[in-house]
Amino acid sequence: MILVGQYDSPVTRRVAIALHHYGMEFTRDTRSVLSQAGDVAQISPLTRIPALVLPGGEVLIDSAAILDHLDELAGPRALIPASGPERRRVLQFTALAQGTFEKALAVIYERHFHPPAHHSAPWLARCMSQTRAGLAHLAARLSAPYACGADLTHADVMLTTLIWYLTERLPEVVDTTAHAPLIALAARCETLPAFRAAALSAFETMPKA
Ligand SMILES: N[C@@H](CCC(=O)N[C@@H](CS)C(=O)NCC(=O)O)C(=O)O
Repeated sequence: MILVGQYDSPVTRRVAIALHHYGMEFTRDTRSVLSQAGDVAQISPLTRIPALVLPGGEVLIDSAAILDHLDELAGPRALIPASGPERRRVLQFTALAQGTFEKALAVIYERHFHPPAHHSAPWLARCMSQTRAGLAHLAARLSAPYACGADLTHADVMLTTLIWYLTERLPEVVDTTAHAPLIALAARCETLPAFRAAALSAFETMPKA
């Protein structure tokens, strides 16, 4: 399998962490979705990352849909309960963390693609407010020792890659007091082998506009 995307994309890194956790072999295509968009478009139909190229050449897109396939391969080792309220809880926590990332990404892209004079102040204010709301709800829903209870799940993985992203790209939304439990869980997860195996390399950073 080939994982397309760089690890400063939280949704790409969460796929990589799952691949490592499951012990599934993969290689990487680390061409940049921004500075090498034409190359990525040859593989990924929406010119977005992550994409996962399967051994037969089939291309999967969207982190949740990619993980759905990997979870099926992983069987009982999947990072999500098989059914019921426990599964819904993990899916909803993960969706909240992923949605929080997407609102932060909208802020980052507005600032990246538009010169300051063309920034939409109402749009930025809306996205910042949604990002902060997402973090507040994540903090309120957080369980222990992991995000959704006793076991490590996709919720922990998405939360951890989100916290890295916000700390690096949008630190003004991270409140080290209110979000301390989220930050502490992310720090603990970063020490686990699968997370360390998917550590960022120096080249994995957003190009300047
Ligand atoms: N829902 C998608 C989101 C993918 C996404 O937004 N990826 C970003 C990088 S983190 C991207 O490819 N951006 C380039 C673009 O949208 O043009 C997923 O979970 O895979």
